[in-house]
Amino acid sequence: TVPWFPRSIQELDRFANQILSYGAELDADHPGFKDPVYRARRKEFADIVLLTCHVFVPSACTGFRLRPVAGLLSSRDFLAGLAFRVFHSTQYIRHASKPMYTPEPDICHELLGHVPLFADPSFAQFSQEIGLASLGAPDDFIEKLATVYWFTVEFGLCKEGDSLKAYGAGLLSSFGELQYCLSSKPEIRPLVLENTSVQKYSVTEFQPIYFVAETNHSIYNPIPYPLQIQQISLL
Ligand code: H2B
Ligand code: FE
Repeated sequence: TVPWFPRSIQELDRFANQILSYGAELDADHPGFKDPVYRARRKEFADIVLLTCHVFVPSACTGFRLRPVAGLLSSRDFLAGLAFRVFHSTQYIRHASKPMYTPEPDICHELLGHVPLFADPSFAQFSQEIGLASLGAPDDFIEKLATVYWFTVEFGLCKEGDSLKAYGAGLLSSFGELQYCLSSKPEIRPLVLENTSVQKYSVTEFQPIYFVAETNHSIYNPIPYPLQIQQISLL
């Protein structure tokens, strides 16, 4: 008889947690075997995943793909990728002399900031729609879409009950700016696309202004979906 094999991508989940050895169970010839700090650290990460990943399983198949890219793309090209549910992701890591700051996206920003959001169906839908809206658009419209992208996907805040929360990838991948954006220092404005899309911004310092999306939150729709394609086309 033929041994069981997965017939769909979802069936890979059946064995994702059945690893042969990790952390506490390293073979004696593994270079980390005699390193208790290494082993404890590795086990800690594995345990976190085992405890948390069930939250993501139902929403983890939005069809978004990462496509490797060696650096920044133009806004037009980057947004065009989103239209096809392709996220262009850098692979390099920031320079070691400044571990807390990078002026361009690096793998930490992509994986900590962007990737988790793509597991949410409504966020994935929104990302594709902003990409579709960009296809063949004139330059001034691309600039508006890129600005909206900046103040939502990269640096967006949202309301959760009475509290303010961050969902932008630039915030989620920077504990310094994450603390700062929820302090009383920056100015907080409501997300209104006509205004947000023409707001000037700097890419090299903490943002002086953030925009808050009003969203209908539920446990099944935790990520804000601030833009509708109809709203985008009104810009
Ligand atoms: N290029 C790459 N490689 N990664 C990005 O995250 C990115 C980009 N973001 N180009 C774009 C620009 C974004 O800031 C908007 C759409 O301009
Ligand atoms: Fe980013």
